[in-house]
Amino acid sequence: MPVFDKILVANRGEIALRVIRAAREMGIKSVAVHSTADTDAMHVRMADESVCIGPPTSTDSYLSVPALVAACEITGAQAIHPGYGFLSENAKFVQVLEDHEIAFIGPTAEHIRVMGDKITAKDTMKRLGVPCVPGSDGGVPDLETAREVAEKIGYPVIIKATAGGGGKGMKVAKNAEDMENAFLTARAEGKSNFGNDEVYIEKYLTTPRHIEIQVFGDGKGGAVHLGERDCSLQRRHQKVFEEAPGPSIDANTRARIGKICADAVAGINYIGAGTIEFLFENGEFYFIEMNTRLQVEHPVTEAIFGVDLVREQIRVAEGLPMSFTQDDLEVQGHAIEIRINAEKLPNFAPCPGRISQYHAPGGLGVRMDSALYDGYSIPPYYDSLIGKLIVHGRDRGEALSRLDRALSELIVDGIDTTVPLFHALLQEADIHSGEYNIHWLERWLDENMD
Ligand code: MV4
Repeated sequence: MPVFDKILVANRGEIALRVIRAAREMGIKSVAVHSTADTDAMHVRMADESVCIGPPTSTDSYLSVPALVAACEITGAQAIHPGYGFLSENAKFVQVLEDHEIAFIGPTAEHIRVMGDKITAKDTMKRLGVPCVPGSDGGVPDLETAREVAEKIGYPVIIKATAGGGGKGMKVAKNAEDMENAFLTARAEGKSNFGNDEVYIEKYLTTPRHIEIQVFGDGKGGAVHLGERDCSLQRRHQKVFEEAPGPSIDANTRARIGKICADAVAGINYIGAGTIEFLFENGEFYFIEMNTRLQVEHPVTEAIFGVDLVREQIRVAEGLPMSFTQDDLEVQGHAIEIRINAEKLPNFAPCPGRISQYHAPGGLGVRMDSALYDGYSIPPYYDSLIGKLIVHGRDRGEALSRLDRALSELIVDGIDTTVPLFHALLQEADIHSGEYNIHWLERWLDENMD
């Protein structure tokens, strides 16, 4: 197996920097790609070389497969790291790279395909012994069958498009009267948003937490888990605050669900980083989806386990073994990440513009992942995430104090950001006690944002 000497980073912003940094520490050169809107972006400055791959619109640049393949050929990059978003979970892209003998730093096209379809993902996980939400056995072909399944599992139920994502193609039926509308709407949304009208049904869990397990496979039947993250604090399916370990998960629970997840991914020879998502209610885990990418919130896991997940991704893509085993992994303290967006409260309206002053917090247990700099102009074409502040402490209380302290040092002037939200959240007893679920933040915003 070849060991890479140059990789191309098919992304922008903080995650592009994250990958460039890991590569540099491994002695691997990096190639940044950028649109014409990102000529002055930090990832272009930080990489060893850069290639302009197209106009501002993502579909014509960061999502352009021919442009990325050409950029590899021009620069001699042997592999592509996709970051998150963009082409990170695109099976066709991975297939094209294979055809061009460019390595993909991530799972196989087949794993991406299986997990990208939620029905096949759930079937696969069920077969591998992962606990799932009670519901239909596979797809539900018509309204009559949907009613039968719902009567059997009991209302409320949720109808989900198999290709769904970001909350689209998902409808709750509280009772039999809601069923027709919920079924037809979920199917129509699947069709219009994803070109796939296949749906399935699950028991609707009313007050769960969103707990996700970080897994990592070597592609040769070996796999480990790196515990959980609680990502329940979200608004409109966008996470805003994530932490590890989960405030509701004890060491025995972690070991038990972690082993189930590690065994499952080992059983499919999974390669690289993955996240198995669960709803957690009344002490039980219910699988909902698997993400086959490095996630935005991976740094909280890195903090509590002291590992570099991007380094491991690159290693296994090179055909090398992972640099740690399950026995080497022990939870150290507590980490919290907050996502800072260029958005104006209270409506979270995107707020691009020029950063007149930027100062990143520092000190013990503080990590600021951001591609901002003084005088940088945030272009209006992309995601509004401009930074992630990750704090690590010996326990949850110390992490929360450190978050408060780090937020007080942070300066992002010239635009509106979501920073004030976190100052406000740190005043809340439920945040300090860790008593929240997937609905907590939206309810709080309704009550506290005018
Ligand atoms: C659910 C659910 C309750 N019961 N499934 C939302 C997005 C998609 N990934 C799965 N989602 C949900 N599935 C059952 N059977 C509630 C949600 C849900 C949710 C899940 C995780 C995090 C935030 C959420 C917000 C609203 C609904």
